[in-house]
Amino acid sequence: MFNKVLIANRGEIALRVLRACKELGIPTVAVHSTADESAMHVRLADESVCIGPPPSRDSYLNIHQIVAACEITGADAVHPGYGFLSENAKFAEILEAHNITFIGPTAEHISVMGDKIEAKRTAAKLGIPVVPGSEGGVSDEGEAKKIAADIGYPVIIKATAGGGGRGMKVARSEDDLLVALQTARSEAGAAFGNDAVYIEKYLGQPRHIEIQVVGDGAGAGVHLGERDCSLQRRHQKVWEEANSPALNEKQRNEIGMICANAIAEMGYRGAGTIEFLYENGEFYFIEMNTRLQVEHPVTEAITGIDLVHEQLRVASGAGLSVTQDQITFEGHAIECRINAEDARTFVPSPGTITHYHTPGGLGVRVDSGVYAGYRIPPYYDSLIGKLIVHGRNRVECMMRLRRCLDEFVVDGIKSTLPLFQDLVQNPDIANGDYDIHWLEKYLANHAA
Ligand code: MV4
Repeated sequence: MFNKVLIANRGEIALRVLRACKELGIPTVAVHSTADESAMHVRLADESVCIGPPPSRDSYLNIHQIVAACEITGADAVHPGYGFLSENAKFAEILEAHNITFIGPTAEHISVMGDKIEAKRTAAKLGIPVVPGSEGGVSDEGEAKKIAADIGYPVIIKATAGGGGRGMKVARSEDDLLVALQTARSEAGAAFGNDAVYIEKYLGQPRHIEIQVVGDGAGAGVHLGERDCSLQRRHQKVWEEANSPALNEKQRNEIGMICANAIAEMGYRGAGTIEFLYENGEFYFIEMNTRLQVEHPVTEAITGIDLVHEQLRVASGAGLSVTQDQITFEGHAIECRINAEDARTFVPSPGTITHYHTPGGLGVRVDSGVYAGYRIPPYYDSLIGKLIVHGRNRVECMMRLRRCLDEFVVDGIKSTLPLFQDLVQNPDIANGDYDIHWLEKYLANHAA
């Protein structure tokens, strides 16, 4: 195992990683910007290093400062959390060149999955079902017309350097196609410095279902079931649950084993998420994330497996702590992302939290780095914390969630808690009857 782990992140995820390290007896180093001197992860770490001023590019994204912090403190591994440098192949490469372990996949696997065309090609080769569409990039207008006519309209044009919903255009018919192609290409060029785009069949009412995987980098790979993350607003997940209300055990095992086998065959090391759109009983690969995700606790709740512990194990060469046949899925878990935002307008609401009280009891977990008197800085994402509730079944989980939302108090700033108070009482949500467009439609009908 490692001698000392530096956590290259902030907020609740820095705390999450810190807790796993502590339980394994590994000393930790926090890094922070000048805006985060009083953050919880800084207070709880064994050591801390200030790496720069508030803007992320000068601190949490500053590779040289982070490498320097490793050298000053003698950290032999870095956990990147999510966001920031977590999917930066260059960062992984630079750390390895300094004999510091990047707790994540190889730079090569990060960069393959960062290029959405290459990711899709790789997935297809490994036997993962993909969305019908162009084999690779599409540059020629004639070629685009032919592919679109073959797969049938509507089609969607996506940027290979995009992901997370950036740089997408839908074409409903051939009349829209050339404009969509041009717009997607020029927007991608401006946003990512790479104007390569590809075409897919557009799925109208899918769910977003993702499979959690972990590989040991030496040919072993497991899946930990799925998460349903269909409830999103502007490509930001709001509510995630495991299992998906849409899948049965047979479907779960089938898609899960396809993913586990693919990870094993790739020689993938670390935690990863294989994202699918799910419509009419079929799975369609869209992307793979090569990091720990915000919503990982719902998977931990139903499997009892500590994903950060597994990440630390496989990164250090200790291998997975479990085999596939030891992984079972118990009950149901839901996560609510509570943001410092107005619950209707989603306008950010940074400032000082005056009162703070979190729910507790059986099956309740709150991952958060805030406390009463803490001032949420305006420079970073607006996540206050995550409420994760586990029950023996979905009904019990929903009842428990409702109870927890009643107990949760965040005063002094606006939060999205009222949105969850509404959602937990909604019949469609109670029935698990929603797709990727449900939340935006709901919000449009319940206007500010
Ligand atoms: C799609 C799609 C429909 N058809 N691809 C958006 C985020 C990016 N990861 C992929 N996205 C989509 N890809 C095809 N072929 C619809 C979306 C999409 C979406 C996907 C997941 C969750 C929320 C979404 C909201 C709008 C569009």
